[in-house]
Amino acid sequence: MITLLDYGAGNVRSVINAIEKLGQRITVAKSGQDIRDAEKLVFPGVGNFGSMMHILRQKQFVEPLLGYLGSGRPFLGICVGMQALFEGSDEAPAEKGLAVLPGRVKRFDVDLAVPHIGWNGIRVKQPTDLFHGLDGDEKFYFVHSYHAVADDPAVVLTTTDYGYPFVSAVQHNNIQGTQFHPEKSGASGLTLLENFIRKDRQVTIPKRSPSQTRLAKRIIACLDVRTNDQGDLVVTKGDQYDVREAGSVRNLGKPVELAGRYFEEGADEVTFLNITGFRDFPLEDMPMIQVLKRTSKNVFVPLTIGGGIRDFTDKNGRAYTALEVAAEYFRSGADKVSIGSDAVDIVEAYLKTGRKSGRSAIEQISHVYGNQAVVISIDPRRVYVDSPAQTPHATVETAIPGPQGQRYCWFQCTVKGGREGRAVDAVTLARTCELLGAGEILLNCIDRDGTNMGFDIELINAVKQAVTIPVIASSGAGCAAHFAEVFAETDAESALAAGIFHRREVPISAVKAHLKGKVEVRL
Ligand code: 1PR
Repeated sequence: MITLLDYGAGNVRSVINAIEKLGQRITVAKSGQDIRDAEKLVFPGVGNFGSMMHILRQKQFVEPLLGYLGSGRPFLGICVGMQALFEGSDEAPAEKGLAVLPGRVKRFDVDLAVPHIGWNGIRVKQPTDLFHGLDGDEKFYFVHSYHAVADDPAVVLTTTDYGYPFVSAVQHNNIQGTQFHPEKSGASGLTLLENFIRKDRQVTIPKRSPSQTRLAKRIIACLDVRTNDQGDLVVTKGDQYDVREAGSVRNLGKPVELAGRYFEEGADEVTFLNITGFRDFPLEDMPMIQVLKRTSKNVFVPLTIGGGIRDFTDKNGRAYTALEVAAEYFRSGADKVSIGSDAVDIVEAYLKTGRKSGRSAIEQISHVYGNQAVVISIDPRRVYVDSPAQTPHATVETAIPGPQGQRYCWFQCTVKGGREGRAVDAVTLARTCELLGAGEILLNCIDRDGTNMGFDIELINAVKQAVTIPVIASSGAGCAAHFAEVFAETDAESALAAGIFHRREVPISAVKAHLKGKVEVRL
């Protein structure tokens, strides 16, 4: 029996699903006694170090946890659950860590996007049972802005490079921990978890060790989901956001099945967008939550969900906060939530006052779940002008002139699935959302969506240059070469497509095969 320590933040469902997938029973520790009685303890931590330690103390879990760690029984800490083993973290200097390993947790100090999000390699430094059956050149999924700095090199199990080498796993007697998420790392992650569960594996060093590990560019499959006119929840796909063909909503498949297919085919991440979320409140529109719960039972790569994440008052007068909506999604298996329309409202409000309210969905969700859990989905459309002087917005000189030959354009944000344009541009929106605590930008493009013409390179460069958080390039992919183009001509960390994958025109494996040798990918 495995015991899971759940302190209430983040996506523990994925860890439960992964362990159940491996045929093991798992119980959630509800009290200090449950921790004391555990045979094997897994501690997945997500979000803020300070709030994690605060809750552990509040629930009086610290003493039992220290007792367990000293008992010699197996322990696996994941992400912030591994960081908790150290003395403290710069993320919350006032909160003490468990201090069973000497050292502290520091923020990445690199000229690269932070958080470090995506699939990166490891270099195993000491014999271990955890990597039994793996070659050593696999990639694992990371998502974090802080990393441990161990004072004792003997506890370092693996290192990974991101600007510089950092500690990506630790091992000390019975205590093991990974900065990466095995439960989100596909087949390799499941192997590692199984090795931990069985504890009967040979202790070895894997045969390969990369001289330098590289973060892969992520290939993301996106599923736009809505109810069709027959009342079925379907994956649909728009042409410049128009999802109807001959009057009916296009039906490209069932969400759970399609997501499962993309996992098997090697998608690095799967995104669900509830595209009518602006009018259907997700907690009433329960099918999306069911979709997430069912998907996360078999899909062991990161899942993002968007649509309808905002404050809402239902017809009975009950008020829900965006944080509550997000919490329900995280409990159901989401790793990240994506905020679309509400982000535009939030930025408009911020631009009026120039002050953070502390109450916006972006601030509240990132405070509890961490910046990495908050994606901003932008739905921009080009607005052409003859000269930059014609608009207060940031313009680009474009190689694709407007209908009247205009040489400049700005990228207007829209809400409600492109139905309403707003007086905010995508560059300002992205920059402001980063300031408010967003961890990633999902950059769609209405002009390119469903056209197969390739990504809007000018848009992506304009936004990417304005932020330090990762950007997902989206909309317009029509062939594998378009992915090579977006990674060659922009610094986007990942690229997303929908139509070509749904229609089986270009398999994910063909995209990766095309990219191999040109950019780092997870194969
Ligand atoms: O505004 O917070 O409720 O979120 C709604 C979400 O639904 C937003 O993220 C918004 O992008 C999305 N959305 C709303 N309407 C549509 C629509 O298509 N009518 N989806 C829509 C559009 C575009 C991508 C698409 C890429 C790649 N999102 O999802 O997958 O363009 O497509 P392609 O590879 O086929 O070109 P809120």
